[in-house]
Amino acid sequence: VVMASENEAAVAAVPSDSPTIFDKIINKEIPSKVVYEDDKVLAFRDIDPQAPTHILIIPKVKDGLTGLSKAEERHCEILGRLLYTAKLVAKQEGLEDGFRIVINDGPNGGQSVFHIHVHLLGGRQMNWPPG
Ligand code: IU
Repeated sequence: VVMASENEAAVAAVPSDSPTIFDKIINKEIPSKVVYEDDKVLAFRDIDPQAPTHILIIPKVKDGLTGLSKAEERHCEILGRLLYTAKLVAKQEGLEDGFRIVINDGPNGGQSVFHIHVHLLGGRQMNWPPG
């Protein structure tokens, strides 16, 4: 199904713990532009960038973490690692003037993929409040 917008995709998305397209990206079954990878996390360029730098940082093992609202205490380590990776990648991307981190959750948050992901956006002035 081709969605007119990311927003429509988010509103139509049904939250579930099933594998998502991100598993295929992790397994290299579909190509992506990987900018950082280690045993725990993968960072790759968003297919529909909203800023000159737009990277998604995801855990390689979802472990029920479809979104931040599903976080349990056992996820604290990976949650920290996602943010720390965002910092490393921001530096690697040369975002010394700043950047923004976004985690969308649920329909109101505009979440469309149910495998937690941190957006790293930079390379332009960000606006506040976000839309
Ligand atoms: P959201 O926070 O769930 O809305 O973010 C999902 C993001 O995943 C969104 O920015 C998409 O452009 C991006 N994305 C992608 O990079 N590659 C894909 O194959 C798909 C979505 I589907």
